[in-house]
Amino acid sequence: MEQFQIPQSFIEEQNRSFIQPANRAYDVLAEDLDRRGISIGSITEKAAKFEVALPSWAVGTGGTRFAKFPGPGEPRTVEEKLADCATVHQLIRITPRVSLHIPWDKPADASRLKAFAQSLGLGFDAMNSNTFQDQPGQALSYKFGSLTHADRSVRRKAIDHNLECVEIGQKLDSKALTVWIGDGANFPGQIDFRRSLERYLESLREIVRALPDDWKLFIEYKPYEPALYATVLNDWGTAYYCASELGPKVRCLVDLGHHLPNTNIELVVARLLQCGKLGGFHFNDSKYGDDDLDAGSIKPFQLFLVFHELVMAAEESPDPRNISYMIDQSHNVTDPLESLMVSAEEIQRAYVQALLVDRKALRAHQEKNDALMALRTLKEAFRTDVTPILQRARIVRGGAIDPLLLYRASGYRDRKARERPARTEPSAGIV
Ligand code: AFD
Ligand code: MN
Ligand code: MN
Repeated sequence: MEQFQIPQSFIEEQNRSFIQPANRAYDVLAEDLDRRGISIGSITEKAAKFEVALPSWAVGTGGTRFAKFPGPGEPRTVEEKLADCATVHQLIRITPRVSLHIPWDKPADASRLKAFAQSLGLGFDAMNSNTFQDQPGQALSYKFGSLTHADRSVRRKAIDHNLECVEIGQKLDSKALTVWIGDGANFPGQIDFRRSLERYLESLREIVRALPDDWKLFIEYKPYEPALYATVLNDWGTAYYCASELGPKVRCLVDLGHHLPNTNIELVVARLLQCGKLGGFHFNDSKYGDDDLDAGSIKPFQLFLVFHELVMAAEESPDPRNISYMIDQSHNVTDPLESLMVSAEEIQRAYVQALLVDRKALRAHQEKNDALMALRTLKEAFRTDVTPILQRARIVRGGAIDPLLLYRASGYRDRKARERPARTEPSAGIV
């Protein structure tokens, strides 16, 4: 059956009903920013260049450990996932790359998949390995760990799987591998803390050796879950230590949901930047733990403060080894494509707001120990409604002025529901 795509003419037609108020709002904001000594044109240009990668595993409905409630028209193959990602990118225009998860997305023919992605205007971001789950018929189990397992043959299997991810990624023109492991313990005494970290390093060393010269390896820490007592790669300090031991190709990945409640994540970001070991982000939001909620939905000020650190560091010393921005979310109660569009926009919004911070004034307030004026300087940027800039950045690239409303008006989901009949068996569990 022919695969429905939103016609570009539909976007143009829909935009017509939004263009006048969008232009007016842009002009008003331009005047306001001009008074603050900021050129809206250069901010809009930066906004239009901003990019964040989509996770292939987030275009289908996620779930909790109780159940999953899939919606109509869920993608069933990696090609269908790419088609959904292309739709998100078509409307939002800042998500040109997809991060694949192997073996979930293992292509039968990698070069064909690459060509297919290209035909949709997409490329590939970091590859993700999966050693936190056994595959059907798997003889050696990851139940008690993978890269840090006490049994050498299980470690071997997990290493080989990561090498395979790199091999597939090379054919797809990916330039990075992200490694997240669930290894750890549920009971005191279950694992030897120091030995398991040693084994982690030993396994990673072998993967790093096989990494192509122009590749990076991101190590993703997380304090708990699925291991509920102790996790091997539990925090940024441990990740920093490992990344230093493993050499220049290895960097730390900050997933915003992978911290204990109330952790000062912007401070973690500043520390990793200062140590030269910040590799990338998994954006999402959370209230309690690794909730994988939509970026900016719970703590938009925190997201802004993270970008303030990133923008500030980039201004002080432009680092050619750029940082990878990726989304990692689980959409349980929303249409995943809607959540991805809104989240990408919220991430871009935080970035643009951070660009507006009067950093000279901030520094002066810091030097005079004027805490309230320093906060006010940040708040002035954070409170600025930059929506007209985001809209203009999309307009110039042929995207939608209002992606969410346009997506709903397009009938995309209904068309996919007809094209992709649901699987009959109920599926439980997270993503
Ligand atoms: C799990 C982990 C982690 C990882 C993702 C994809 O918590 O966030 O990035 O799976 O592997 O949610
Ligand atoms: Mn993650
Ligand atoms: Mn997670």
